[in-house]
Order: sequence, then C-alpha cells, then structure tokens
Amino acid sequence: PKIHTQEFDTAVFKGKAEFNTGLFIDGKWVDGSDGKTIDVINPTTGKTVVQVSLGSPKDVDKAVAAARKAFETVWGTKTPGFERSHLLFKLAELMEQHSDRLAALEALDNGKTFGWAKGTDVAFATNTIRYYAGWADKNHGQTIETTDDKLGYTRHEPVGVVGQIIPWNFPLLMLSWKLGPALATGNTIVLKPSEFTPLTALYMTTLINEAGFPPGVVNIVNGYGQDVGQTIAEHLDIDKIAFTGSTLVGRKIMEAAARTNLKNVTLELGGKSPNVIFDDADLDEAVNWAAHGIFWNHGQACCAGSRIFVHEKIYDEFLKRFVAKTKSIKVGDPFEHDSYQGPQVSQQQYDRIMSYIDSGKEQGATVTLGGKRVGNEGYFIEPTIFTDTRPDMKIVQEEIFGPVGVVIKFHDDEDVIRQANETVYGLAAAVFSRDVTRALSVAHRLHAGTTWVNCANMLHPQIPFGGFKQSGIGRELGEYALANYTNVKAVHVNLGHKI
Ligand code: TXE
Repeated sequence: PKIHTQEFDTAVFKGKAEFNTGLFIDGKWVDGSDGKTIDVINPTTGKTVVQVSLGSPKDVDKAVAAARKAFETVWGTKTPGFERSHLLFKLAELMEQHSDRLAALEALDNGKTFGWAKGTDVAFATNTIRYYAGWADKNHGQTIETTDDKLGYTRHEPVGVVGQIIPWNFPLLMLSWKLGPALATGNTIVLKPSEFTPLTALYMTTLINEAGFPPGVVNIVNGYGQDVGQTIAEHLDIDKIAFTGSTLVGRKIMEAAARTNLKNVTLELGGKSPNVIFDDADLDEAVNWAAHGIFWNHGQACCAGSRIFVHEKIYDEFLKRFVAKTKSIKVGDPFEHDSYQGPQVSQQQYDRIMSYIDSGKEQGATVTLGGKRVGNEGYFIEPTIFTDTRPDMKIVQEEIFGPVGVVIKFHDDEDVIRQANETVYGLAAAVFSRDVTRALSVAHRLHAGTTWVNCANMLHPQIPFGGFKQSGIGRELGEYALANYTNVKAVHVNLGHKI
C-alpha cells in the first residue's frame, strides 16, 4: 500500500497530511486481498482525491484473527487497566498534536467546514478518548454480601473481539465513540469506516501505532457495507457489534447477529427530532438554537431538530426571525474562513435530499426559504425551510438528513406532545420555555433518549446518548457505554457450606 501525501493550501490551513492508504491489520498496512481500491471523492468538487485499499470478506477474516490473537495474548485482561489508560491518554495527546491535519482530512472527504471539524469533531473526539482513558482502571465489579459461608463478587470482563461499523457524517467522532469505551474495557476491534469518509480513520492508524497499542488491538478494514460490513455482522468469531447508521441497515445487522452467533448488538440509528418552542421562550435564543439544531453539520446529524414546533402566539414572529437567521448562513467551501455549511457528503445524499425537497413541494408544503442547489459544482444545497405541512407528509415523517427543516404551528402543550411523539424514532428532542416546570415536565414526556432544555445538539463525553423506539439499542458515551463492552461474571466462593 502507498503512503499518500495530501497538500493543503487553503484559507484556513496550509500544510500536508501523510497517511497510509492500506487496510490496517495486525499493526501493519496491507493491500486488500482482491487488490481493489475505492475512490475517495471530495464533495466540494465531486472529484477523486485519492484511492484507498478496498477490503473484502477475506480481509475481515484476517483482521478478526489478528484481533482474537491480540485479545488472548496481549490485551484483554493481560494488559492492566492503568496501562490501557496510559495508551489512550497518549492517543488523545497525539490527536491534539495532529488536530489541524485531522480536521483538514475531515473537511476534505466529508465536506464539513475546517473550523467545525477542528473545534467540534476533533476536539470532542480527543476528549472522548481522554474521558475513556480515565475509566480504563476504574471499571470494576462488586462484592456482594449474602451469607457468612459465601463470598460473592462480580468481574467486568471484556467481551472479546468487537466489530464496529461507523457512518460518514461524523467520521472521526464516531470512531472515538466506538474505540474509547471498547479499548478502555479491554476489547480488541475490527472497525469499518464509511466507504465515503475513510481518511481520518486511516490517519489515526499511524497515531494508534505511535501511541504504542500492541498489533492487532485495533484493525481497520475499509469497504462497502454489503460485503465487509455484512461479514462483520455475521462473523462467528466476533463477540459484539456496535453500529451507527441508518435504521434500515441497523435491522440487517440485528438479523445477521441473530442468524449467526447471537452476538451482542448496540445500534445508534436515525431520528426525526422534535424541537418544541413555547410562547414564553427567549425568542432570539430559540431561533439561534433551532437553526443550529437543523443546520449544524449540513443537517447530517442523527439528532438534527428537523421538526420545529412553534406555539401559535409567537409563530409569525419566530418564522420571520428564523428565516432571517437562516439567510445569514454562509454556504461555501469548507476551507474558507466564514463558511458555516459545506457540501453534502455525496452525490447519493445530494440526490436523496433533493428528492425529499421535491416530495415536499408535490405534497403541497410551502418552501418558505431555499430548496435549490448552490453553484454548479459539488453537492451544495441551500438551507431550506418548509411550512404549511401536514403530519402525513414524507418531509414530516422521514429522516431527510440534510439542511431541510419543517416549521409547524401548535396550539397547546398536550397537542404538541402528541405530535412530537408521533414518529417511529426517539433519538432526541428539545424544549424551549422560560417556565422551568413546563419545560421539564414536557421534556420528561417526550419519547426520546436525549431531551435538551433551552438548547439543541449539545453533547458531552460524560453524558449518555442513544435512542428510544427505532432510533436504536443501548447507550454510547458516559459510564453507560462501558456496559456495552463488558460481560458481568458472577463468582460464588464457598466459605464452608456443606452439601
Ligand atoms: O447509511 P448506511 P447511508 C441515515 C440517514 C441517511 C441514510 C442513508 O437518513 O440519509 O441513513 O445513508 C454500512 N451491513 N443515516 O446509506 O448505509 C456503511 O458502509 C453492514 C443516519 O450512507 O446505514 C456505513 O459504514 N454495514 C446515521 C454504515 O453502514 C452496512 C448516519 C452507515 O451507512 C451495510 C448515516 C450492511 N448491509 C446515515 N450496509 C446516523 N444514525 O447518524 C451499509 N453498511
């Protein structure tokens, strides 16, 4: 495999990033066993940036064998928690040192702006690794008092070899949410990045080696979902799978796990999050958060506040200010200083979002703002606001995963709670009100794994994240995520009981 040198000479970053384009198996970079490659496209231009090795099911087998060997010989319970902690801290330190290059690569293949990539994705990813470094020597079992002739205790043992499949919307951040808790608890990993955004994962392989993780502890196999992803989901020697992506694929992962070895499954899937703005909210703050809620990361966030419910008393004023705020969003090159929104990640996503916009128009909603392509190169879409919608419209029901929000008028608290909960998803929700009792009682009644009060899209490594209903199974982040990666073993020790 080749080492690729990517030169950047942009408004926000000048420099170069070197990374290996191979698959990362057993601490080394190798070509895919079929010798094929994937074109990585820059969504700002639609042109190929680099070709990286394409993995196959055979490569998954090799990666799993390496991960198994590492689990049994050097990692797992063989490496004490404080040593795993030390390695994770070292990795976080390296990520900090390489933050400009990681951010630039993230902007290059994902299209998010360099500023957001550096300030949010890379910073949050680094903090996540550091947070779990802190847990590595603190996650232990309990002693349980029962009777005088028995000692009972539990051990939190690593699950073993873990398969992790991540999406393209937050490539580095999702990698950190997966690696952090799995490594802290002593598991070894076979991870597949999205075929659209493998560059930061590849860059991280060098940092993983430099930090000193033993070979085979982390393995990264690029490839497509239907073969590499499916092989991971079906693999008989993978003990657990963690997936972030679409609900459709989440179902396939669960089916594959059920059909094969009943591997433990955690899923973080889609959403259609409601954002409820009451008449007593601080209006300017609500407008700003609502815009951040739907337009952050170009609407490509599973927790995007895509349904904005506004009380009828303030609806007109809210809409006026929300339109003005949205008009001020600068769509442009991710490497310009003032860009807030770059291109959508791929031609597929661009087409998908445009077809949702068309369906909104066809079903009779009003395009209050946007709705069109920006420029004639790359995958840029205007921040778009729909009004006059009906609950049965596709743009109200389905995850668009683009910069498209619907603003819906409501009458009273009961009415909005009912509408907000009328979705198959349950990932997140936001409530805006100055009345703390009202805000919290509504927050508690919304069916969502996360509810924000007077803010939106706020995430923190210490606070768990995950979905109710069809938005997923299990929790990532925080102490809760450790349970995904450990088996609890109960030990009964006989202190004299005779039979
Ligand atoms: O996702 P996929 P896509 C939603 C969002 C978006 C839609 C489609 O609504 O518009 O999904 O995006 C791997 N077995 N989200 O098609 O396919 C794939 O290679 C195993 C929400 O890009 O779910 C990639 O690594 N793996 C979401 C990962 O799954 C398979 C983030 C996600 O891609 C596979 C992304 C298979 N059969 C999209 N098929 C979120 N929750 O944040 C694909 N993959």
